Amino acid sequence: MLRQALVTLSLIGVMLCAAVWASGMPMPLPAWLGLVLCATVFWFAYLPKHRRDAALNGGGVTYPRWVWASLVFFRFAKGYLRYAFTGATGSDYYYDMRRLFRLTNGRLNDAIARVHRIVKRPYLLPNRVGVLGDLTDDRLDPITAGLKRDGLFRFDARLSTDICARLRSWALRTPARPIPAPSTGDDRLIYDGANPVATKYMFDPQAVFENPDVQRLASDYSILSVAQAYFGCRPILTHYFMWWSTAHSTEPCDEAAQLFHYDMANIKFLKLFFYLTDVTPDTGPHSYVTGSHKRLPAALRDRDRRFSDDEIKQHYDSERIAEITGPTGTIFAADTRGLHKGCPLREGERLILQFQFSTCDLCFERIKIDLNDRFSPSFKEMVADYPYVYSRFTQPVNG
Ligand SMILES: O=C(O)CCC(=O)C(=O)O
Ligand SMILES: [Fe+2]
Repeated sequence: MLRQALVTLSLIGVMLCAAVWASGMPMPLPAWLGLVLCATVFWFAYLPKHRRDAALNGGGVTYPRWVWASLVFFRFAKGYLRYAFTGATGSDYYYDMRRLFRLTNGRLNDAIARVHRIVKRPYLLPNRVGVLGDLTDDRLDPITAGLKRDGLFRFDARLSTDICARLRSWALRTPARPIPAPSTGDDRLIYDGANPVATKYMFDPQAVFENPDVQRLASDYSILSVAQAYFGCRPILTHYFMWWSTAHSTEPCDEAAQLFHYDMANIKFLKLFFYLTDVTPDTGPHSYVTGSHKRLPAALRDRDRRFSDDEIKQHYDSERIAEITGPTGTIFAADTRGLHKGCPLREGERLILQFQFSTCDLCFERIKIDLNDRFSPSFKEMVADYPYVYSRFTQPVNG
């Protein structure tokens, strides 16, 4: 009864204020405050907390789409502000971010990334030299333009055979997590090319980073400048993965990202991929739908899900589906908000190292790296010089 009265009265208040405003009469400050007050009372009386929670969590209460969308939006905004002021992150915002990505078709992500460009000014790097060459303006500009246009850029430069050989030999002697988990229950195994037991073997990020070659790549100025130029703001290194893909099963494995999907782990991000083995059409090339990092067709935004190849072909011409093959050392960058997958292997194996840079650290879960004594002094210097980029790297608790 009280609720209905509040809903009706506050709605009348909103309509009165709106009528005054629409009539062109001057709106003094108290009238604006009245409008905000009535709108707030209306909102909370119309949707008391338990109903808001039920609407958000699918508790059987159905509201018009705009009500649901604005609830998700407000909860996300609250989470985002909390992140901005305290640095806290969590799974709620992550799911809201994914929902809002679909609801706004990426426009909200673009708007927030625009704000990041204003508030997170790029670092002045001493140079742009590294594994991608010397990225003078005339070389960096086409890379940024290509990434903005296609969401994908394949570099001419390749990693040296020495680095790739060292990383491969490391990957052949270091235990990794088999995915999907084998029935034997082993949670870490050394990859055996003659007898793979899983489609993917994922290395622990801490172990990956304790490798000096990985430290050199993650502090490479040419790589940092590509991320920074694409975002137009300072990047943060948020994900670091290395894994084997195998021909254990030739059927696409969902857990191994072998069905088309978009990533949405952060607001805006870019992944750098390094092939550490030769990748042919048979050994699981990365496949990317060029230009799909901008807007997606409505049919692909109905639910948070994976897509079959046929479904992708209904929406995109086959020329837009790029399969990236290349010799050991091939490097490419992809904005994996666009549609992509790893093709299932028909034979052999593929070893990949991947870094993800993002514009901010709002995410599902932070994978922290302990900056222990296996890190080189020069990497630690980079962490000190560019604290935002390496904010996931923390000093060990015991010194
Ligand atoms: O294995 C691949 O090429 C795709 C991996 C993937 O989906 C990703 O890194 O986001
Ligand atoms: Fe992905």
